[in-house]
Amino acid sequence: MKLRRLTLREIHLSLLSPFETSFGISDLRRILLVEVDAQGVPGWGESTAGENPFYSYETVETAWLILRDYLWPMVRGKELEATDVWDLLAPVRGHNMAKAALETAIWDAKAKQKGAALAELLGGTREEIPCGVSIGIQPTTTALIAKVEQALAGGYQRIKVKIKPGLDIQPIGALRERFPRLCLMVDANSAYRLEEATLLKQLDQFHLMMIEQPLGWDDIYSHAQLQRRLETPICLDECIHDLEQARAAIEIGACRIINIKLGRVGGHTPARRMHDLCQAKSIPVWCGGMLESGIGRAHNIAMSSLANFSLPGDVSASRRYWAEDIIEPEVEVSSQGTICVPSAPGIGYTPRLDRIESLTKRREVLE
Ligand code: OSB
Ligand code: MG
Repeated sequence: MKLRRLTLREIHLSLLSPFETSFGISDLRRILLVEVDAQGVPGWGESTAGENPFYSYETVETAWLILRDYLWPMVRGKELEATDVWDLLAPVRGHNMAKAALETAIWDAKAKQKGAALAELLGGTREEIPCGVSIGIQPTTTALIAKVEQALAGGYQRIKVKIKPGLDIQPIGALRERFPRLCLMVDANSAYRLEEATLLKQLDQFHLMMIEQPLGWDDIYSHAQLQRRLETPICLDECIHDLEQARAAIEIGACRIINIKLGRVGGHTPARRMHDLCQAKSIPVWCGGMLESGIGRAHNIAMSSLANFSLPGDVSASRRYWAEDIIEPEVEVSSQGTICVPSAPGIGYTPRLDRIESLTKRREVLE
């Protein structure tokens, strides 16, 4: 396969409601879309880089620059397979969200060229994937309970709630009291310090499925110290950028579960390697979300079809985020809280070119 053209687009999409985490509020999403032309076959990818460098150091601006000036020249015009791309991009250190946007687009093109579903090409075995929701920090406990009720009415299998200092024990306690049997977990996005272990230990009483990324975004060691003091499993998100960190975290006992995000790890090839490593070490994984548009969401669904994605992920229906998505059909969740893995070639959803065009604020075509 040879790549002839790369089109970078920045689209703006308004979330139906603002999403608050311990590091900030997201409202209007700026999303970088990547389209490759592989000898006439199009492939689509999405960068999960944020508007600001608060979840990770990458932003839409850095991803655009790295894609245009470094990553594209490394693959342009070369005879390559989708499985080669991750290693070709290795000279660039980090910038995994930029890499993933390009790498996943090439996987989509490859699958389309073969007339195969991307999930199948990746080796996925699930026909449907279990879904959870991620609920942002709410102004009141009443509002939080209403959000949970709404998600449960939609069939979702587990609820994740964002926490931060001052909005943790009380709202989660109230939620547990209201829903004694709910599959519940929390995500702190690195808002705590090891010195607050006694406070975090209080979460043990709520029998959570896991606590996601309580401590420093790059601090695996402190998570190992915390995990020894907690009964609740720790799940790492921000800390795990590559296979070596996953191996270290597992071996020193820093987590019992890993959240895999395509953007954070750099694309389908590294995600699959991490999935395989975790499977060999009996560490279950699930697919995280980054408030993606339909294109990133479709890639998440394909990846989630791999066998060790055994826990419900943060991949949920388009209509939880957007008044109108940019793909057809939109991503829908069944009343059992599952998404059917599409069998059409590539990502299995069609980008709506007219809609993408009208949302585009910036475009650059690289030949
Ligand atoms: O930590 O998983 C996270 C959103 C933006 C940045 C980080 C995270 C999240 C979410 C939302 O939890 C998941 C989603 O619904 O897409
Ligand atoms: Mg997280």
